[in-house]
Amino acid sequence: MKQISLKNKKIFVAGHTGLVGKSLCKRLEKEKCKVLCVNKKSLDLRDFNKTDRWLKLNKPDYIFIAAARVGGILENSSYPADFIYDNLSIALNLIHLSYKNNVKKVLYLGSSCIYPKFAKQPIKEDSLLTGSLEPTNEWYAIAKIAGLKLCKAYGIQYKNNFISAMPTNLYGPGDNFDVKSGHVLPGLINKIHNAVKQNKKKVTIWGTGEPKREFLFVDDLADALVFLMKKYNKNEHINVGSANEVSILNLAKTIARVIGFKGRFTFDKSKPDGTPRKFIDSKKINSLGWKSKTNLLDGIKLTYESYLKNKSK
Ligand code: GFB
Repeated sequence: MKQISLKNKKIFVAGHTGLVGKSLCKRLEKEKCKVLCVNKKSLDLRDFNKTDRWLKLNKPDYIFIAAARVGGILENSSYPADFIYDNLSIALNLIHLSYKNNVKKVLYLGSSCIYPKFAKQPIKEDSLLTGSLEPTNEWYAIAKIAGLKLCKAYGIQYKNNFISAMPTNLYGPGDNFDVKSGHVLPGLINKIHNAVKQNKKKVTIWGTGEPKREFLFVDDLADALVFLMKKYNKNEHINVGSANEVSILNLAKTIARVIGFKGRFTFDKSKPDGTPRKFIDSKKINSLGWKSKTNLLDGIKLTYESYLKNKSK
């Protein structure tokens, strides 16, 4: 397997202020490379010409595309135009301009929601486009599918080493804890913490609590991304999972244990459940020598600590 070294290389982390980007910048410190970052105000990655100028000026050797418009199930279904437009533009601009500006390697970050709603579990990479998507996040999913196909197309036509990774549901320190716009794990941390503080006896879970999700701690993902950037050179997308699968109700119970909530859970069935299950098959990346390390309980504790730290600032 051809392996590249990141030492002394210029590496652009697109999306360095997001959950993944922050963790990736921290992980890259070990590689002794030069990390390039640019904030949204200085460069809107949806702007083709400005992005082109920035790349010409800064000349990164490698790019991690972790920039995206992201959100939980309600946010995704409430802003379909923003989710498809922003994510498509970022993918189109950065992938095409990486080709134009001779970037040596690109790693594009997708999501497990690219797979069909009722895909056979565990979901293998080749399940892509074998069935209909989950309607609550199809706009985001279509953009992410376009991104991974762009990587593949440029690989086929121009021999670019553009790879793409599809992680399962992510969480960790620095997540978006806002209940309306965030994902379930940080949302439940926020709700359960506030219930304890306000001496409330019940917390509401959206939907039925029955769907299952596989949760990957963000620092494990950052490690996987560096691993893939160094070692993976195929233009077929690759899954990155943790095998930490749990129902939403059991997730809520685990978070309650960590926070010390003794009340009960009720269900708001007017909210969508989304996909019943999206447990991805990570055999491919595991067989290359990478495995996730953090179990769900430890990951939740670390995430809750960061939530408390941020609150006290
Ligand atoms: O994490 P989440 O928002 O997104 O929701 P998805 C997961 C499950 O948790 C759904 C339930 O069944 C929700 O109904 N849930 C229960 C809650 N209580 C809550 C709560 O307080 N907040 C939230 N947010 N959910 C996302 C996609 O889907 O997965 C994105 O929308 C992305 O596009 C991401 O792909 C990985 O897992 O359903």
